[in-house]
Amino acid sequence: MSRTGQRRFVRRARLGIAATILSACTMTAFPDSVRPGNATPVSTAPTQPPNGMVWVPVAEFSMGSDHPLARRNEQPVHRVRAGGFFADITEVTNAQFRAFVEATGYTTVAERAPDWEEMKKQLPPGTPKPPDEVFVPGSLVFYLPEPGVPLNPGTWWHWVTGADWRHPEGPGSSIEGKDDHPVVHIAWDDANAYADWAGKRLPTEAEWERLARGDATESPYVWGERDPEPTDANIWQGEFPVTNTEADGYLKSNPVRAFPPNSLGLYGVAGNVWEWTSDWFASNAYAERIRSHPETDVFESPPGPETSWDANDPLAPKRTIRGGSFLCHVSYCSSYRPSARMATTPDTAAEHIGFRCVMDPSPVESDQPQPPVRTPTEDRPHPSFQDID
Ligand SMILES: [Ca+2]
Ligand SMILES: [Ca+2]
Repeated sequence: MSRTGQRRFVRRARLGIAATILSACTMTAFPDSVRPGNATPVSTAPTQPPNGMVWVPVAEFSMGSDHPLARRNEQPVHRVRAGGFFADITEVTNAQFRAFVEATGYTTVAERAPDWEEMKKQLPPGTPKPPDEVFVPGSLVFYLPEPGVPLNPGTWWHWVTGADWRHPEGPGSSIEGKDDHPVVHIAWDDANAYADWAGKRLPTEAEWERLARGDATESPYVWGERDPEPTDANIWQGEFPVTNTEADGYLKSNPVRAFPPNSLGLYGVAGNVWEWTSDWFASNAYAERIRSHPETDVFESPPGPETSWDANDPLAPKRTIRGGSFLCHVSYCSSYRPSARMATTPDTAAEHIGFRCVMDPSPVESDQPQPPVRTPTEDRPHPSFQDID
């Protein structure tokens, strides 16, 4: 095995193990049967919103899209009613995540070195131990590739030793002066650990699309019908991935309130950084939802699929991220549309992945069902690395 192949091989195993270890520790997944999104939502705010959150009232919308840029996994379009929860006004910031880390001592997936004794349990017997130099923490950092490269994420994503939320571009970089930027290099377990600490949770896909759309319940964009302009959101202008004109002012992340909010007052639901949801990703989630409930006209806060299935990579279980990032361009990704969905392995931390949380109203004050019972996740499918765009 070449050095490059060896590093990639170990990286796959290490990321998978990290997620497995964390999944046994954080216990944050909601089984679909008790997922908060299954509860009948309330339409009016029962209390004043917690600091930094707004109320997302119940509304009906068209989930998915038939827009020319829509992917097949956004279809069929179907009617959904969701809301009745509080949502973070912005993506979780570096300052907020720092407060969590200082309070708990939490170490993110990207900051953890792999343990060979644990790793080899998941490798074929007799697999030789790779060199010590590959057993180091790291994450994925974006680099502008040379012009003419094939449109393959492997040409612009680089595994960088020492890249993590405090060092977004690796050693030598920092988040100094970026307290109001979204925290990045966040794996799914990291996002859930923060949410648990904050008394919040990740939104389901249906909840995320509801909060992102706001009043734009039938529109291709959160600001309406027209194509994006540089003042709308931090995405990519120029020729992706080799030239970025930064017409919107940013090559990478932006302060979380730098662009206009949607109609609910929520910032960054288009672009800036991707946002984790609680749902497994399935390419055919909407088709299966409709097939399994043919009598349903409007789906009430539908839960995500019970298992992951990615038509492009069926062996690697993935969660869904939403909203696109500073890397999204109309020619390649266009995931700043509120209906766009992306599959990502839960142990993937990258320079353009963050999150925002939601919170259910108090059961006492809103007469809602009790919060869901947290259940162990030892049976969570084993994740593996996959490059993402
Ligand atoms: Ca930009
Ligand atoms: Ca975002």
